Amino acid sequence: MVRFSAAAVLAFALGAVAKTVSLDFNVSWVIVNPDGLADRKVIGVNGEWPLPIINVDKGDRLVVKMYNGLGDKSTSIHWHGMFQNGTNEMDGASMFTQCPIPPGSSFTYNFTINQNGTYWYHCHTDYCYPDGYRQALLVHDKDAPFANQYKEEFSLTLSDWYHNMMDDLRTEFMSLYNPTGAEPIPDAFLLNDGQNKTFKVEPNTTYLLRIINTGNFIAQYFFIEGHNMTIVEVDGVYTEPAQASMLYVHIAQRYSVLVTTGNSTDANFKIVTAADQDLMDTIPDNVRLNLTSWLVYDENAPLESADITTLNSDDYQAIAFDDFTLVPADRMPLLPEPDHQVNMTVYMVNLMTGYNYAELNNITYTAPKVPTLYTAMSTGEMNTQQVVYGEYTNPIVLKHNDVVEFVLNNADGGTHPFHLHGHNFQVIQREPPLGPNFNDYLNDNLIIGYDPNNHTAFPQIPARRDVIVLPPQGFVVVRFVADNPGVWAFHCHIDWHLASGLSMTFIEAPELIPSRISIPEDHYAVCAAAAVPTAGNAAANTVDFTDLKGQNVQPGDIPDGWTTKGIVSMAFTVLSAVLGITSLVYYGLADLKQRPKPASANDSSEGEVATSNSDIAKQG
Ligand SMILES: *[C@@H]1O[C@H](CO)[C@@H](O)[C@H](O)[C@H]1NC(C)=O
Ligand SMILES: *[C@@H]1O[C@H](CO)[C@@H](O)[C@H](O)[C@H]1NC(C)=O
Ligand SMILES: *[C@@H]1O[C@H](CO)[C@@H](O)[C@H](O)[C@H]1NC(C)=O
Ligand SMILES: *[C@@H]1O[C@H](CO)[C@@H](O)[C@H](O)[C@H]1NC(C)=O
Ligand SMILES: *[C@@H]1O[C@H](CO)[C@@H](O)[C@H](O)[C@H]1NC(C)=O
Ligand SMILES: *[C@@H]1O[C@H](CO)[C@@H](O)[C@H](O)[C@H]1NC(C)=O
Ligand SMILES: *[C@@H]1O[C@H](CO)[C@@H](O)[C@H](O)[C@H]1NC(C)=O
Ligand SMILES: *[C@@H]1O[C@H](CO)[C@@H](O)[C@H](O)[C@H]1NC(C)=O
Ligand SMILES: *[C@@H]1O[C@H](CO)[C@@H](O)[C@H](O)[C@H]1NC(C)=O
Ligand SMILES: *[C@@H]1O[C@H](CO)[C@@H](O)[C@H](O)[C@H]1NC(C)=O
Ligand SMILES: *[C@@H]1O[C@H](CO)[C@@H](O)[C@H](O)[C@H]1NC(C)=O
Ligand SMILES: *[C@@H]1O[C@H](CO)[C@@H](O)[C@H](O)[C@H]1NC(C)=O
Ligand SMILES: [Cu+2]
Repeated sequence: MVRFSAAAVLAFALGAVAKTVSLDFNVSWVIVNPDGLADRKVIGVNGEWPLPIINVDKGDRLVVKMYNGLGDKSTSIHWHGMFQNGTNEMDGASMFTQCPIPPGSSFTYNFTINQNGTYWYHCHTDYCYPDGYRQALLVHDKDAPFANQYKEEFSLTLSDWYHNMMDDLRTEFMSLYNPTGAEPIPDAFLLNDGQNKTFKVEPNTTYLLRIINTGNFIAQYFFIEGHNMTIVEVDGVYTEPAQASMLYVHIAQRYSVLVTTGNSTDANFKIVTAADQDLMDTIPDNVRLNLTSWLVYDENAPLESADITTLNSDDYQAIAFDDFTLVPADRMPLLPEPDHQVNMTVYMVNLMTGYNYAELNNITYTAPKVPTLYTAMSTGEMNTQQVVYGEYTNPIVLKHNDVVEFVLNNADGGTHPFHLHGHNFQVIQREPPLGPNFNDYLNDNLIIGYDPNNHTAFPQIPARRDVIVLPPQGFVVVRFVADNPGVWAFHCHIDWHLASGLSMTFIEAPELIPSRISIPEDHYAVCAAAAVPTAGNAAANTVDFTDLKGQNVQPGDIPDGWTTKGIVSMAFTVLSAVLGITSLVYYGLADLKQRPKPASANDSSEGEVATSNSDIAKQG
């Protein structure tokens, strides 16, 4: 059972100066069956799964020595939401800030935690966290504004669950046979890595619930029958108390809520989690899309399943809390007009391989030969030049302390939970708003692009968080200050979309990186073991940093004149063809032309090629 006594935390914290929490993680495969439906291999720690929940007090140092005992798979750990201010090399994102840790290697993560709230840790190498490598990381703070308002706390991880391994699913996902980019549908859903979980409570008592979506793909609605929740924290930012009856929790998002139990003990409370069906291209009959868990205060009273067959996602969306309206408790005001503006649009496209890719503007993220941080460390004064980071990492160099405004438009019909490493951001604009009309744009070709000359007033005290839901066919505008020199990924947290390239790279104040960051020897040793170069530009050229010859490149565009419909029908031709004919059809496309016009915020005219998944669904 996941519980942690607030009294115990307080007693400890009162007498405590910052301490070091040291953990040894021997990572290996274990077999589990958390949904009762299928045994499968997962990534365990010290032979166990679920993985250990990490509890720290604010100010503590966390040292995790990880040994990769998997035998057949590289790995790493990202500490989701940790700013890693001065410790960029501990961020855990493979090929951004470190090399993938191959089997048989060890790697020590070592950093201090001076942040509030609810976090999680997960593998950040080649789509491995949905194989079970994820768990809560909870920061306890005796000075939290709500510290004295609850008796006890519970953490609740929500996740989708697949019976097959990510490597196998990914091979099917990124393939000629999936030209529309339909994501694999989960086989089940879990709460705290199991089902039918109970939380023992007392009547007339307030509890803190920390809710984290640790899944791969599916956002979830969360509510407790007959009870309201008071939101007090979002993604590590304390908020002014906000009442909610329903939360919409997308991948990697966190909420802390206070819940007060009722005054009688004649029934147990149903905690309901329900999958956002709008994300799924098909809804199999045999998948339980919603789970009931219980706040139990009479162990003899029955545990009834919630009756929610009458509600559908639209009903849920209509009453879900709009996180845009949250007010941070520190009341940090709207940042001033930006020094640096970035405009990007999400596209789903088919490239020459015939597979479906995600692009930000015209780039599908393709990992460099040298981890980007190591390029910043080893290219001297040239590290301020975007060119050294290669074209396909989609790099943007930021000046120290610039106010950055990021306009993100969505030319796709699905939601995308975008996450920025190293920061949280102010959410200053989003259309359409979370609410009754949020899903009206699904399967619609309408694009609401952000118009800087025609928008609603920015909030004076904007919500801040580190994962924001980008609405279907809509946009979000965020601001942050580039006050954390380092290399930071900005990506969609749906792991399928990371696999299809929905990612980019900020290189923040590169001139300050070599003096502020030092890369420990064991990190370099891991690169040597993985045969990944640690110096030079994105192409590992250590002589001419502007020469990117040999860099990893994304697949070419399909030629002009080939519509999406064409590529889809080509793929289906291939599907029904014998292997020999496959290559004929494929190479018949060889006539590569110039790329279509690059996309930008004020340019919604797509070439014949680039279209969204929903377009394809309609045409096909
Ligand atoms: C890791 O665990 C495996 C078995 O689970 C064991 O064989 C191995 O010696 C351990 N390695 C380390 C470095 O602890
Ligand atoms: C949870 O309860 C449901 C309904 O009784 C049942 O179908 C399911 O198998 C249970 N899950 C587990 C993991 O035992
Ligand atoms: C962690 O980092 C601190 C500060 O740099 C250092 O003093 C300490 O020795 C490190 N611990 C380990 C286990 O590497
Ligand atoms: C929850 O909040 C709504 C709106 O403020 C209110 O109408 C309702 O009575 C509340 N429900 C409970 C169980 O407190
Ligand atoms: C973090 O907590 C401290 C109190 O411990 C508070 O003063 C500060 O505003 C909080 N910051 C955020 C971002 O929530
Ligand atoms: C809950 O509190 C109310 C009012 O303070 C009290 O009348 C009631 O007996 C309490 N119920 C329980 C089960 O303690
Ligand atoms: C018990 O709770 C109910 C429903 O919230 C409320 O109507 C009633 O007044 C409460 N009773 C006491 C004694 O507090
Ligand atoms: C909840 O689950 C039941 C049983 O699987 C299903 O009939 C219903 O449609 C689900 N409701 C939602 C909103 O997912
Ligand atoms: C971003 O787009 C807006 C129009 O949507 C334009 O005014 C602005 O100049 C663009 N900024 C950059 C850096 O491209
Ligand atoms: C401004 O935006 C609103 C809402 O999106 C739209 O109805 C209106 O036509 C726009 N006005 C101009 C001048 O573009
Ligand atoms: C990083 O630390 C510096 C002070 O060393 C501070 O000014 C800056 O705001 C911090 N940035 C973040 C994102 O924590
Ligand atoms: C993307 O567009 C930019 C600006 O037009 C262009 O310089 C660049 O070559 C394009 N990149 C790719 C991969 O096509
Ligand atoms: Cu996405």
